[in-house]
Amino acid sequence: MPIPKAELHLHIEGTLEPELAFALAARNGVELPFADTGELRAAYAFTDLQSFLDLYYGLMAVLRTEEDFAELADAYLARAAAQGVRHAEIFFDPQAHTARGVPMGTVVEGLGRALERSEERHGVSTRLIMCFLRDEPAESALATLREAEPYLHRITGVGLDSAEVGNPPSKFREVYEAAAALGLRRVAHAGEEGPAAYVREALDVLGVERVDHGLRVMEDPGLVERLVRERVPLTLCPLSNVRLRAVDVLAEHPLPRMMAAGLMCTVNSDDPAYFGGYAGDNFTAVRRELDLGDEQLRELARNSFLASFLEDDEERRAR
Ligand code: ES4
Ligand code: ZN
Repeated sequence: MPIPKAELHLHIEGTLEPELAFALAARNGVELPFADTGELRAAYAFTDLQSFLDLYYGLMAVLRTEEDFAELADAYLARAAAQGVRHAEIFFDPQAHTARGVPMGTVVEGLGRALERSEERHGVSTRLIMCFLRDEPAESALATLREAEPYLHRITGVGLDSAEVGNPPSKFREVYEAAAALGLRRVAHAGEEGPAAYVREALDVLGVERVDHGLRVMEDPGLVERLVRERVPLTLCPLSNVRLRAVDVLAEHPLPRMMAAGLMCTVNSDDPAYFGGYAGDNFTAVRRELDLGDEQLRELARNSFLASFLEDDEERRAR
């Protein structure tokens, strides 16, 4: 039995497996620039974040209808459940869909349809986090937040993703202020390829409660001390870091040093269809390559629930 865990860093578009991509392409009459799933998989040899993002956004062309989004999310939830995931906080990238003519409502209602059946079908509770694309203008993010207002009953929080370097958190100050005013929880990718200073900005300027990745915080001992003191959770994604060349090999991943420093670490899958594994696969890989013991794996699993928005939300609703 896999250890029960929560998945806190998961892009739903990154769960699009080649087989489903081709099935949806056929259904929707979309032509893919790959002959078959083998050829597509062969393209998953990334050199950095951008080389992945190019393929990731391209393949989204197959997602068109509410049913497509529901099928994508349901397939993910089934796989996650099989790997011990009991709770999933799921990112989606609305701008990647609205920009190609798929309405916000199609995306949110499609995902929502799968999520509302998830506890019953898969034993997985869920939350939805809407991410802004940081390589698009802040005005586009603000417009996206306004477009999402009719659907906020389905959305727990906002995040920030896509190409990090050159797009610092401060670019989105106003958007995050507006999101906070709407009662949304706040997270952001920071310190994946970008510097530790972006993690500081995400905390100070955007008011994030959790940092997605935070891989590079170890370069700033003062920041580490603060993150430990304030118990700010980090959602690390070890297999993603290897595939996107943020670390050379898994055996050199800083996770054990980060845990030893007292940071509140969690282990997640990011874009599992592209990076070679779901949440359980990431746990298995760090256990093997980083020599983590049972107590450390239990700590990671415990952290995943403590760092989730699950209990706070339920407490708030009860009040
Ligand atoms: C992402 Cl690994 C990663 N980093 C930043 N943005 C993303 N969107 C999807 N996966
Ligand atoms: Zn991510």
